[in-house]
Amino acid sequence: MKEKYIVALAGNPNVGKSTIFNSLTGMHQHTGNWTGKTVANATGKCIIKDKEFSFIDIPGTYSIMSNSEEEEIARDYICFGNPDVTIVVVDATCLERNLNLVFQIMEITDNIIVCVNLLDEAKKKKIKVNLKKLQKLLGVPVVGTIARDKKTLENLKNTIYKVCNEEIIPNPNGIKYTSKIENNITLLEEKLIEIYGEDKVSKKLYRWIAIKLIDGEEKILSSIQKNLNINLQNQDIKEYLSNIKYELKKEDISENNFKDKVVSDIMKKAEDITQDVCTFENKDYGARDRKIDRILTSKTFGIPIMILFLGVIFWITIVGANYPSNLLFNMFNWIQDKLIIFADYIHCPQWISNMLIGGVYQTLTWIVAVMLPPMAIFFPLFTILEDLGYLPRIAFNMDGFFKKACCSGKQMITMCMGVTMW
Ligand SMILES: Nc1nc2c(ncn2[C@@H]2O[C@H](COP(=O)(O)OP(=O)(O)OP(=O)(O)O)[C@@H](O)[C@H]2O)c(=O)[nH]1
Ligand SMILES: [Mg+2]
Repeated sequence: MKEKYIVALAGNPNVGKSTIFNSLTGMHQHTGNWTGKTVANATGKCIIKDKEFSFIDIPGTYSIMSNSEEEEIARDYICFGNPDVTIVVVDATCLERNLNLVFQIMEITDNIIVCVNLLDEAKKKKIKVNLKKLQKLLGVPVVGTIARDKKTLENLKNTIYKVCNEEIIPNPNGIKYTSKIENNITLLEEKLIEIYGEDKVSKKLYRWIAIKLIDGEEKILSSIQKNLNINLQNQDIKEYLSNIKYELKKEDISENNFKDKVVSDIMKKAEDITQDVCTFENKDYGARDRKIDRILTSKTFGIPIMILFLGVIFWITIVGANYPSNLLFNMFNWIQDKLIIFADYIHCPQWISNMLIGGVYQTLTWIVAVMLPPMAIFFPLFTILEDLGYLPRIAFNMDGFFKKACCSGKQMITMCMGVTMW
């Protein structure tokens, strides 16, 4: 057994990766109830029993197939970071969507632990997840957690230790595509091994590269070339690949619909497993949420409701802040008068008392009196919106407008915070 291990925390956005990371490592990564808070990999250490584990908190991503720039960091680390264990954190309340990523990561590595988080939220929504059955169906260790409750992470720590110690050997039950696709993937995989040698990368990764070659996604292919130092422009490969594409075309699988077929096979498996392991006591689960969601993000009402919500919050902040601001001003002025009297009493030179009281003290207290009340009012109100889950809806409503300026709707959230400061 090695002395040091690297453990990656991957998963969809907003599933609690950073909360788990902070709890295990004692770090203070930003957490909050909207997607895309973590934008770069962060590292922290944790000792489990007698070994040291470096945890990498990765930005959330829905897929490692996507081309989006935001998801590039996550994709590159998951695919090429080569950690000893990858923990895929999934949301117990929407397992099906999260399992898509689990199956994609299973194509990269065997050493996976699935961490089913937000079990308390699932309980509230009357969703039961059969973790034992899920573990059996996935072939990898499955651990249930409530990240906000540190005690529930003990089992996760033990499982990480056991996987690294090879007491548990994950044997992922990954996706098998239709035989027409599988056969061609295997042929290309064997060709890659023949050209680059068995030791260059794992067999599993060769299979994944074969899938990506048939898929023909330029960005991922150039990432593979750069990170794995494999020249995919090799003439042999090119010729072999065009033969394979020709064979697939005969079976009605073109470059255009290959990805659709791959994705639909993954989605089908995620759906089947979710149906097997999840029980929804409330059959109408989510119906009310979806109804509210439709109104809050509708084209007609979405923006007026958002303006109303934000307008009320800014009004309460600006008007409400005047009262505590005045109180603070009066209090600081009263203290200032006393300080001047005290400075005269101890015969402090005029220039020193002017500098300390009229300069340092006055500037500092004015800033506190002006800035503190709006922040003390705005942030709790904003936290209510966050806990209600309204912030992602704001981002969704504004995304179209922000996209026109080559930005993302998520920037609206930071802009709102900026307006208060201003
Ligand atoms: N109720 C409950 N809330 C949780 C749990 N785990 C995390 N949260 C909350 O969920 C929100 C998202 O958590 P983060 O740790 O920021 O999620 P993340 O996966 O790092 O998100 P990104 O960095 O945006 O991908 C925060 O408000 C957490 O407090 C949990 O088990 N139960
Ligand atoms: Mg995070």
